[in-house]
Amino acid sequence: MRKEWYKEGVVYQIWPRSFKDSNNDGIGDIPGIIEKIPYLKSLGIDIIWLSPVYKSPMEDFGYDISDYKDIATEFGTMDDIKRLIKELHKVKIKLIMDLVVNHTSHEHEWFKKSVKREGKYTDYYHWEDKKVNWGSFFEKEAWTYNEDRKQYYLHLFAKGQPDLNWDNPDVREDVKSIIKFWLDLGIDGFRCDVINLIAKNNAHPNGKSALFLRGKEHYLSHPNLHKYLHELNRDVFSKYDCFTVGETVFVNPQVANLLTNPERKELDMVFQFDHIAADARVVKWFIKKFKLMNLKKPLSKWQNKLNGKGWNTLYLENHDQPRSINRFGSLDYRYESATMLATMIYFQQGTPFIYQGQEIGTINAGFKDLKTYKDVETLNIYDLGRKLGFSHKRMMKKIIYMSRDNSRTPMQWNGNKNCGFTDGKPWIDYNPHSKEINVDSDQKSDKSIFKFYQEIIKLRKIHPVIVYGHYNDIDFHNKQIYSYRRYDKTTELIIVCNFTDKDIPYEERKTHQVILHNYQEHKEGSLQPYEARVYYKKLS
Ligand code: ISL
Ligand code: CA
Repeated sequence: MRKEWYKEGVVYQIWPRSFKDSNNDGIGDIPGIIEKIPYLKSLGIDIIWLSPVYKSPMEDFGYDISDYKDIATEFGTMDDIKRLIKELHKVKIKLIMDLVVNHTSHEHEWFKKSVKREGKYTDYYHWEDKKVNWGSFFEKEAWTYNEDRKQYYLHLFAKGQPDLNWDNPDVREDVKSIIKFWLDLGIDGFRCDVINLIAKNNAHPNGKSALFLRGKEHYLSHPNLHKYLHELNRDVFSKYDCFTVGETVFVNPQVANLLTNPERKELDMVFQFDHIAADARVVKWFIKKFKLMNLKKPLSKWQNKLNGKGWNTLYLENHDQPRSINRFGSLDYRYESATMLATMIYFQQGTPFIYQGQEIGTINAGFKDLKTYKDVETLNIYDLGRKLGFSHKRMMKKIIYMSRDNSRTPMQWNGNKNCGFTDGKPWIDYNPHSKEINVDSDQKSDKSIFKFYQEIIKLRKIHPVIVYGHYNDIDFHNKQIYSYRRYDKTTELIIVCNFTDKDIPYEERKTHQVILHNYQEHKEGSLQPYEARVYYKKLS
């Protein structure tokens, strides 16, 4: 396994709108992030992934970009971002930014020119005279009529997010110029948004019938994807000491290995989605009861299939996902389940990603009133569900559990009325649990989740086996305990996690030393509710 800094580092994701507001307009911003660098440093993280801060009409909160080479006024200025890079590098934290190039905003100059069929921009997007039947992630239909151009355009996400035509070499040159622009400013890489959707079958044939995303066979990990990524890598990425993580939807380990095999020079790692579907049926809105095996099976599969070839990302949360304690843990055992889940995921092979607030065990906001929600996906799915005949109550139940706004509320810095986030009116309501769950109270508590995360990060630096070691399941079919072994030539670790709220019989491993534990006391012969232990043994 080749050694790389981005394999050894720990990434912390910042969703800037809700991290820290420096000027009291109610919106988090870049100067706010700079204020919190000491906090990030004390956690021990090495890399920050910053969600989009570029110019945008914010229909999808920055994932709809209207100028890739400028910063949204509400987030700050180009000088602010340069200062952020400088201040982070001073304390040896790297910065990766979001690269959203499957689509632009409909307010981007390219789209405006494409609508008017201006010169080279005419074919910058996907246009058709007839409506194609593809489905969209955020709307019922992915092709929408444009009155000015008198044609339909493709948007796999919201209407304001038209898809770029990657078969057009001019588009690819423009994307390279964006990447170069930011790498030249000193950033250390990119998280590449829905990158396995960029290549399409440009004949745009109708899709075969499907419940969700009709037509996906014409753009999901299309063969040209590899060609385009290789080209970006050859012409830009390879010229810098940077790393790339691709967000790849509905991806399997075979494609992931193609994308991340170092010999092929495409990406360095990908986000897959199998394990976070443990409480859903294909589509996240068809929620089902969580069962440990549905988490264990995909995680184990990805560990085994990528070992020695590609490279995994390790994550349970991000700005698109509800909080993991609500999904896979227990609100009654918040400390225990938060620390157990962190142990379970971050001791696997791959690069850890922590999402803001996860390190203090934040739980879902769970707003009861539809009016409180701001997310375009949530609001659209409500309308769609109602049109399909689902009751208001049924839709709210789904939204309260799955909405992306669950994890997009202001970071809870303290238990005051404004959470230490702003002195103004926040752009979205505070998480109703902010009084009990916040950085201040967590750090003062003897059961501090933050401190446990610090411990994990420290151990990762001491024991290379955590980064590069092999993975083996232990007692795979056990439905209550997730246990696995990590090993290399010199060291063995055994990770044991109780996923229930009961005592489960467990035989102590007397031959090993416990190096991490989320309970003060061992209970002889059993694992306590949501207990997690990491055992260590020197092999030679
Ligand atoms: O958010 C999802 C589930 O709630 C996913 O379907 C998500 O839309 C998909 O993973 C793509 O996500 C990325 O691209 C979107 C953007 O809205 C997400 O925030 C981003 O992470 C469009 O750019
Ligand atoms: Ca602000």
